Amino acid sequence: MKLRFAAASVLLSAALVQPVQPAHATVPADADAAMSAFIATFWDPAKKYFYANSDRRIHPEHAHGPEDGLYTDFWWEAQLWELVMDAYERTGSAAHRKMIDDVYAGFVAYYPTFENNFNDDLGWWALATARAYEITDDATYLNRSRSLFDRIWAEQDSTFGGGIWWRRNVRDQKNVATNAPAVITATKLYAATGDASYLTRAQSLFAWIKANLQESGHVYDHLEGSGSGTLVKWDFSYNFGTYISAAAALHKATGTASYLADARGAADWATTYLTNGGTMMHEGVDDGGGFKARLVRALNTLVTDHGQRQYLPFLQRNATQAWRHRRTSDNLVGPDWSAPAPSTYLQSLTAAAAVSTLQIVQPDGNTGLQPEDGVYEAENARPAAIDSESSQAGFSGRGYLAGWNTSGQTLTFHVNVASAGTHELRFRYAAGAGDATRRILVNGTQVAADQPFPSTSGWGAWNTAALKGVTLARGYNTIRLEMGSNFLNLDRLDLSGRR
Ligand code: 7K2
Repeated sequence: MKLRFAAASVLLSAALVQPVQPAHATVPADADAAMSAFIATFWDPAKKYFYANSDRRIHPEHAHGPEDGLYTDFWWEAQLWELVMDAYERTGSAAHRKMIDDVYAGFVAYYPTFENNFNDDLGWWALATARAYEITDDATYLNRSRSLFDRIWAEQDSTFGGGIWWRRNVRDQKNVATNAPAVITATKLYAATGDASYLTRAQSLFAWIKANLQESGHVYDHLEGSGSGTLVKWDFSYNFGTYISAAAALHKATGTASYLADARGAADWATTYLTNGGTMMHEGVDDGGGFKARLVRALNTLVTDHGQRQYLPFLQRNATQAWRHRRTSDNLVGPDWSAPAPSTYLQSLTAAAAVSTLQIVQPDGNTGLQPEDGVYEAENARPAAIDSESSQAGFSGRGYLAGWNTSGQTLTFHVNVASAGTHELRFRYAAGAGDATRRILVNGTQVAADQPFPSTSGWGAWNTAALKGVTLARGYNTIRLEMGSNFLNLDRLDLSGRR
């Protein structure tokens, strides 16, 4: 089985002797600064709409919104609307409250009938309007949510045993992105109306997702094809986030303990395997740039409403890591929370993910460096043209990089270390085709022309190749591997412990 992780692309070891240090995150002023910066860059008060890009220009490679893509597209705007709600729930400010109504008015001006061929896109607005109703008590939002939910629910049938189709015009897949948000919306509509049919539908839909798109906390992407369907096992943080939020919502609505177990199972999977050094992994730009916000919101709900405080340090470390890597020119955070934001234009959805995180996660006052845990899974780092696999047993994380044998293929790790000085780079690998080498560069400077990766007894046999005495800067560094000789499968880079 070759498992290609969609290319749009492990946690701290317990302190045994020393007292546990407090978790690190930002201060409240950072949440204000992040939201102000976002509004200053992206908000157009005249159109009551968010620009798609920080430079307020149209970029044809992603131009799906109003005015030829000058403005943010349909489903992104729903996410940005939820960011405004995140800010309002934190500040209670009149300006943020007004902005809730403004974003909706601006959207309806461009999309008066919410015409769209994607049920997930409609579903994000059904969810956001249900939340807006909870916050504002304005029946306009409740009515809109109900009518959008009805439209989506009509696209549910027995193919693959149940579930709502992703698209309205072409019935080709049933995905988590359509179905899990519909569960959350239905539980909100149940709470708002008392109509028990919403709860029944939420429960049956969740049961179908759990049985068909999830295994032991691992949430997949979608079912497609014929018969009972082919499961497409892409790993995206938003699928985990919406599944967790759906389970948590049902736990709150029913008090049934198994829903909380479902939520925790997916939360544990995502916080263990979709990370790099403990920071949530890079998932690309465009749609992927915004996925993390859904996971953060879900985990935070577990902390605040379900007594699951074990996820708070993870959230706080991620908030700090993201914010530390903002760029000073406009205080925006980029798509990779482990790395400084690039100086190029940033997309609204990507930039919003960190801003939401700062609005939501309880600050603990840390403004300093956020070192990572030192374990970097290759499949979660930044490969160029190298695929992931999970077919050979014995790997760590969720797989390893494979099929690496040509010069265009490179791998870059973005790492954040506690102190400057020499470190030992330990690579866990398999070299089943014989001795291999790779060139290694740290912060752009070559540290090994031909780092040896001696032959292992097969592709299922893993070994460690170490490079000692490599100088790293305090905080952020890049560690890059380029093609040398022969095939190499790479499992992870370990920087923890010895130097
Ligand atoms: O295949 C679907 C979905 O299951 C998958 O997760 C994403 C990966 O690609 C398409 S849908 C792309 C976006 C369209 N509009 C709403 C969003 O939920 C969705 O990510 O990118």
